[in-house]
Amino acid sequence: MKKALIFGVTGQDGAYLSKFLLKKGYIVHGVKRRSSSLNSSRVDDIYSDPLIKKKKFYLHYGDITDSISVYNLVSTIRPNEIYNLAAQSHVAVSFEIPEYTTNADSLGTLRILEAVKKVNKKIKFYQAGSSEMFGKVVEIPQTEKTPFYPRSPYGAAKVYSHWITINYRESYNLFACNGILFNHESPLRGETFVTKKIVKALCKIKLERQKKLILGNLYSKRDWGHAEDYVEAMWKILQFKRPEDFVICTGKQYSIKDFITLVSNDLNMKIRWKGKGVNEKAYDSKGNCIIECNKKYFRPAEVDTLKGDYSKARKLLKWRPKHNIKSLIKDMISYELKHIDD
Ligand code: NAP
Ligand code: G4F
Repeated sequence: MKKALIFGVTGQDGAYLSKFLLKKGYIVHGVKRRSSSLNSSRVDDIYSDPLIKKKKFYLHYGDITDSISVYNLVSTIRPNEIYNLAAQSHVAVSFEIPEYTTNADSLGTLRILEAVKKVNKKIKFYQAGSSEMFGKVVEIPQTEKTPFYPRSPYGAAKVYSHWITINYRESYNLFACNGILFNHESPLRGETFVTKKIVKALCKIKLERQKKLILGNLYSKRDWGHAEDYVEAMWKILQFKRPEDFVICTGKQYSIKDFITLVSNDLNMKIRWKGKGVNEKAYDSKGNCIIECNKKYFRPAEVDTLKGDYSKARKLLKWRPKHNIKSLIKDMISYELKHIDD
C-alpha cells in the first residue's frame, strides 16, 4: 500500500486529493496547522464515510514554516509520495503579508525538499506551482516553456519554489516535479476567491438573503478548471516515468464579468450593467443595484490575462479536463443552494 503525505490537506485541493488517493488505495497522512478554531471541515467527512476505514487517513500537526516539524513528519511517516499544497494562497493577501507569504510559499518548499534529500531520495515530490508565475504574460497561451513574470509576492514566491524544485531534481536526482496549475475552483473553494464569492452572493441575492455583492476588477481573464480534475493531474505527474513539469489548464478563458453572466444565467436572474470603471454596477430586473465595485478589491499589480496550453499533459499523461466552465458553475451553485443556511 502506497503512503502519501499531503502538506495543506485542509485546503480545497488537499480535500479533493485525499479523497482521490484514498480511492486509489493509498494511506493518506495530512498535515494541518494548529488553529484556535476548527480548520478541518473540508476533510471531516472522510472520518464519517464508512467506506473509508479510519486507519487509512491520519492528520498530524505541522507547519511548513517550521523546519523541525517538516523534518520530523517526513522522517517518521516515510511516505512514497509528498504533495506540497501548503501555501498562503491568496494573491491579494500576499501584498499585505509579503514576508510570511515568502516564508511559507518559498522556504516551505525548500524545507520539504531538504527533508526528502536527508530522509530518502526515493520519495517522490509534487510542488503546487501556479499560473500566477506567468503574471504579465509574455505569450498566449502559456506553456511549460513560457518565461515567468510574476506580479505579486505570491507569484514571486512560487517562482522560487518552481526553480528550487528543479534544482533539487538536477542536483540530487530527486523525483521532484512542478505542476503549473491554472485557477481551479469547486464547491470547496475558499470564500474570498472571486468565483466562490460570486456564486455564494448571487445565490443569496436570488433568495433575498443578501442585497449586494462588492467586487474589484471585472475585466481580468482567467482559465478556470475544476479542482476534482486537477488533483488527478497532480497524481498522474508523480506516476509518469520521469520527473517533469506540466501545465494543467483548460485552454479556455473568461473574464470575471463573463463568469457573473454565466452564474446569473444559470440562476435565471436577469442583470443589466451600467457605468464604467470602478463605477460600473449591475442591476436586477426590479432595478435594484446588486453588484458594485470598490477600489479596495483592486490589486497593486494585476494579472490581466491567463490562458494555458495543456498539450504536454494531454500527450504524456493522457490527462484532459472532464469539467467545463458550465459544469463547474452548476456544481458550485448546487452546493451553495444546499448549504444556504450554513
Ligand atoms: P487553499 O485552499 O488556500 O489551501 C492551502 C492549504 O495550505 C490549507 O490547508 C492551509 O491551511 C495550508 N497552509 C497555509 N499555510 C500553511 C503553513 N504555514 N503550514 C502548513 N500548511 C499551511 O489552497 P488550494 O486552492 O487548495 O491550493 C493548493 C495549492 O495549490 C496552494 O499551494 C496554492 O498556492 C496552489 N495553487 C492553487 C491554485 C488554485 O487555483 N486553487 C492554482 C495554482 C496553484 P489552513 O486550512 O489552516 O489555512
Ligand atoms: O479568485 P482570485 O483571487 O484568484 P487569483 O488571484 O487568480 O489566484 C488564484 O489562482 C492562482 C492561479 O493562477 C493561484 F495560484 C492562487 O493561489 C489563487 O488560487 O482572483 C481572480 C481575479 C483577479 O484578477 C482579481 O483581481 O478576480 C479579480 N477579482 C475581482 N474582484 C477579485 C475580486 N478577486 C477576489 N479574490 N475578490 C474580489 O472581490
